[in-house]
Amino acid sequence: MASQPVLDLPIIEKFGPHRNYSNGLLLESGVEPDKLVKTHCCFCGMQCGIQLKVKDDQVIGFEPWEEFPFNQGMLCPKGVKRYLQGAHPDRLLKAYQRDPDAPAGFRVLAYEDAIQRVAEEIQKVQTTYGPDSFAVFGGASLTTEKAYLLGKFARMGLKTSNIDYNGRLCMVSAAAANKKAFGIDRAANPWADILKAEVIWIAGANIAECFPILTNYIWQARENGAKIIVVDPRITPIARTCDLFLPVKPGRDIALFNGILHLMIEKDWLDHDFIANHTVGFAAVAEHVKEWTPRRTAEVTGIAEGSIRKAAQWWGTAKSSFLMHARGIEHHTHGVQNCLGAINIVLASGRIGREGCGYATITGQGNGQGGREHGQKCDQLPGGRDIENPEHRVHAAKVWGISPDELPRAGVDVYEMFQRIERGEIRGLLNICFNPVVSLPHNAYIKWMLERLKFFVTIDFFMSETARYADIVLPGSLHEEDEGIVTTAEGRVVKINAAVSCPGDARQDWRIIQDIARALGREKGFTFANPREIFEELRVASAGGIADYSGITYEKIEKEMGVFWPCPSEDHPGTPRLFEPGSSNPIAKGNGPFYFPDGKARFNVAPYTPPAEDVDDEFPVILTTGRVVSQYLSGTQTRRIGPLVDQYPEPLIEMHPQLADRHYIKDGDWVRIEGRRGICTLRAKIVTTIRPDTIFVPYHWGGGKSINQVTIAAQDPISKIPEYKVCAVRILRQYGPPANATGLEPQQ
Ligand SMILES: Nc1nc2c(c(=O)[nH]1)N[C@H]1C(S)=C(S)[C@@H](COP(=O)(O)OP(=O)(O)OC[C@H]3O[C@@H](n4cnc5c(=O)[nH]c(N)nc54)[C@H](O)[C@@H]3O)O[C@H]1N2
Ligand SMILES: Nc1nc2c(c(=O)[nH]1)N[C@H]1C(S)=C(S)[C@@H](COP(=O)(O)OP(=O)(O)OC[C@H]3O[C@@H](n4cnc5c(=O)[nH]c(N)nc54)[C@H](O)[C@@H]3O)O[C@H]1N2
Ligand code: SF4
Ligand SMILES: [Mo]
Repeated sequence: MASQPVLDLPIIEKFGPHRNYSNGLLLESGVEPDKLVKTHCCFCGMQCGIQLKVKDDQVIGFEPWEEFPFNQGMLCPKGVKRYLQGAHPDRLLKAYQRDPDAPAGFRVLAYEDAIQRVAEEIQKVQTTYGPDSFAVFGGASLTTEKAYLLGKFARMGLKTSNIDYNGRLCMVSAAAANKKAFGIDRAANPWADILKAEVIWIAGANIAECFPILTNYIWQARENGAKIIVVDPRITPIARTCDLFLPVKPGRDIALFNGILHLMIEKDWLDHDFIANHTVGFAAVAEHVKEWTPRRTAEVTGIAEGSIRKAAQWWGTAKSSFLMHARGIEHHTHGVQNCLGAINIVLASGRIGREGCGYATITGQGNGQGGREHGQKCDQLPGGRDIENPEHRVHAAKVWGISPDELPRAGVDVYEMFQRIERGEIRGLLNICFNPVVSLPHNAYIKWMLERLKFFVTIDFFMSETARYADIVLPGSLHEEDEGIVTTAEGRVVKINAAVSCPGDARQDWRIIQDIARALGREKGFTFANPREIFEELRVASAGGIADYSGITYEKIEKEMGVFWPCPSEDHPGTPRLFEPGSSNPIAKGNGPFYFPDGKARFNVAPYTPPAEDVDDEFPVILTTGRVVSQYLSGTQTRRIGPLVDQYPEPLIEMHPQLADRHYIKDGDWVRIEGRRGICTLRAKIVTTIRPDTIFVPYHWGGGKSINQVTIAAQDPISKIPEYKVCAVRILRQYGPPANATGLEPQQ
């Protein structure tokens, strides 16, 4: 172990974020590594293969892993620079305890003492207020083994129903829609199918910045002659090379999908055989979209009628196609309806389940797919099972060696848990791999609620903005310090391999969870010696469920460069493409390829409703939020990687010159965004690539730079996803930076 500075409290300010930390090793500079470790990028859901260079138990660089089929050695800027975070002096090497008298509000605590304190506080809270008064938050950057263990720990160790995870902010609208329409929640096709598609429809996905390596697939398809349609309020980099751009007004995609289906029916661009033999519910949807004439669709969506007709014609008459969407249509109070609208035009075309004919929501987080299948969701048991289903409860309870009656019932989503804190129903919280202070909307409320907790413990490898509210901070593990599986956005289960050991008092997350269980005297079921043992139990727990991993082994993953689930037996090859004609599944039992007893997919009527907070005279501008290529999520990791910070150092407000002119705003001016919940003052970036009625701000920063000071906490009634993509604001030019422009939380 190279020596690292041991700090009383790591804070970025002390060191400045703009440096490369090297611990004395010359990074990337011809130093001969001790070993190369094949693993995957720690960031987005593409999970590109990468080889980490290791010297003296430190990651010092990377080499491409050219054989890995998805990215074939390619990496985006984040993948290339990820290795720099391990050596950052802010890395937590000790446990910390909140202490108002300590210089930075925290003091170092021996690891074992910290674990004891956590156990005592859990016991205190639960003895006084009952098991449900202690809640657990998880995250989808965790390996599937950790996510599984966390779900088991909450239900069996803590006996609380209150567990949910950060995928609630990410994947849940698409997941709910996929389950309603197909009975299963996974991208329907491998990415290789994109190459064979004649038309590609991209709705609300900034592919080139958020899934950079996927861009290559789109471009190769274009080389093969594919027509690309992009729907986005901004001309994103992928839109700059598309064939038809539909500049939708934020929050109106369902109207567009209904309008397209209207034209498909009018022109008879339908696959009647497929609709009759493989779907139910078409008649009701056809009736509903009658009112979505091209004129009305144009009025609501802000897209020219001619463009709508052209899109419908391209989509309607294609022989092969691929529709993909991401958070642009999902982060809405009608996110589920948007996704159902998208699925309706896929089903009406009959182009699914075949080579070159596909549909996918593009999963965002590194383990966004695996992390949503095995029990850290509030209503879910491992294998994608339902916690309210008596048979499913029996299966999970048997694997865990408890009676089904001992399993708690369904809990509530992350946001409602904050409301339970407000009502005093939740008094304690264990948070791992989640930074809600930056990532949840209307974050003044989130901070206030965290302050109300009697006890709050966070497990992270950096002192995140959320960790600053904790009573105890436990030092968890970086991606490269542990092994386990993750599932990529295409449904391919891959293996993360450990490259280095945990430094200082840091521990692999699964060890920390088991240490807490032991200190609580509830170690039964939490004595795994390594991730492989957890995985072996997970295989059994998932067997027979929809997300069936029982036929997957670590060896098979390594040998085959990943295995697509479902994979119900060791001799099963895995399932790269779902819904193939003639295929079946445990639910349809031979009746058809979709995951319902009759084997048929469902059309769903998807009514249009406006956003929860539409513009008016007082707040006349639409605010939409999202990402930039060089920063990742709440920024805890990427704001500490110097070259990525240099690429995009601070959040900017993208606005059209027409809007800017009306407010006398020039490029680089400070502008105050005022909304009903808060304000945020940032610099303007004047661009012609955005609708003039909309501004866009990336959300990767905390404190005064956090746009989630302004966003609205309205949720989709089904998926409970927040409406990050639309709220109403006004903008005002300022004559200087705001008082708190550091992006850090004020010190406690
Ligand atoms: N660089 C980088 N890559 C990432 C991440 C990251 O933080 N940084 N995060 C990962 C994660 S977890 C996720 S979820 C994904 C997110 O990936 P994306 O969903 O692609 O990213 P976003 O920027 O959230 O939103 C996508 C687009 O939606 C558009 N949009 C806004 N409102 C609407 C609307 O009403 N309709 C339509 N059609 N479009 C709209 C925005 O202009 C934006 O271009 O990225 C993953 N990859
Ligand atoms: N305004 C706005 N807000 C948004 C969005 C938006 O588009 N607009 N997007 C939403 C979306 S799609 C998402 S996914 C969320 C993400 O929001 P968060 O989940 O809050 O963001 P992360 O940065 O992933 O937070 C993870 C935390 O866990 C730590 N961590 C990462 N990996 C590990 C690990 O393996 N072990 C441990 N112990 N800790 C780990 C990181 O250091 C970080 O502090 O943000 C949402 N918030
Ligand atoms: S595309 Fe995603 S997985 Fe691939 S290198 Fe970039 S951040 Fe990592
Ligand atoms: Mo996400």
